[in-house]
Amino acid sequence: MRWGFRWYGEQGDSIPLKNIRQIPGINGVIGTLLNKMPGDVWEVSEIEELKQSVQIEELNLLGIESVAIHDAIKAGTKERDHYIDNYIQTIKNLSACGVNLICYSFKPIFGWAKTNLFYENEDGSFSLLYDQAVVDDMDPSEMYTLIHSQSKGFKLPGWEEERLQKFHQLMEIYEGVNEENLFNNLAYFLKRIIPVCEEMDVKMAIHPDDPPWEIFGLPRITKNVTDLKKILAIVDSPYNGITLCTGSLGADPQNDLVKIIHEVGDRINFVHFRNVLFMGDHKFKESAHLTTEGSLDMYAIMNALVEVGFDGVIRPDHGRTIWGEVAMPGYGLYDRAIGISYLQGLHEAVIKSRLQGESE
Ligand SMILES: [Mn+2]
Repeated sequence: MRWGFRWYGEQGDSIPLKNIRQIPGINGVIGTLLNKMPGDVWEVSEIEELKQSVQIEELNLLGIESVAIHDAIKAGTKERDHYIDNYIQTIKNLSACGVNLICYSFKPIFGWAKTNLFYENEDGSFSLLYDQAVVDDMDPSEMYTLIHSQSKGFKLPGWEEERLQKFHQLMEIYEGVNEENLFNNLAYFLKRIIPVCEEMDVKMAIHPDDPPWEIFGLPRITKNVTDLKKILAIVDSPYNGITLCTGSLGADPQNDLVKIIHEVGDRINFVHFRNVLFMGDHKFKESAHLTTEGSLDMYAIMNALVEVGFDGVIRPDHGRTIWGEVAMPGYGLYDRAIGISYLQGLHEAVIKSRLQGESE
């Protein structure tokens, strides 16, 4: 496996690369170009600049998350071909720079949602929390106000000011788009890009819904293993793969992650590793990564990943905010560094116990 850390760039991230480099066993970062709007072409010069800034700290640029999909593609409007052409150009440009992994999502308007970005845990640390009861009382546009009021000045991906300004226009674009349309629009997109990905050796990894159920009546098509298998069947290619985000899928107790890994294992192109704690019906918080701290069995998940032979990029997903760190909610250094050390420990234990089993 290659061990990564999400990094938002010199302008957008509170954590300098030199600190990320000091995390034991780290191989690189999963980067982004924050100034890019969905639909823009990522130019070779811009990608090269990002890559150089990472390599100068002796880290690798392991992939991109995300190259966002323009709403015209997701909603299937007549402008979509233009934006798919742009996306294809971005794939080619990333490939030319030696970047071979793209994480993306196909969700209308809300990429992810939480109702509290600084829920105070008993030990004084802070977690992101989602409570459906709060969302049920809310108008969708109020979600922006909530997220912005708690973002502490950090620009949160998917919650850009520009999108809020266009909010009502966006709601109109998606009017009448149901699960079936959204899926068909994804199919149209994948059928066009995956042949290019094959040629360019760029693997796509779709990110599941967070939370993995319908909110505000908007369709969701990446909620569970049935959805994922349907997507993988659109184009049967290793380049059409998924991001296994344990915390996103795992927020629904119906999603058995070990089972999911065994069912789609050869198509997992990227792993986000984090734990969640169920706190009630459709209510959960993002706990520390350890099995003992949340509701997911992280050892069993790592064991399943080894069993299916996953050898791609893995990174710790959101952590808590601890030790007084001032950072983007979920993306502080400290708790994610603890998280990655824990997952490396799990991995070593799984590998060595298997070797021992073989030699006995
Ligand atoms: Mn994730």
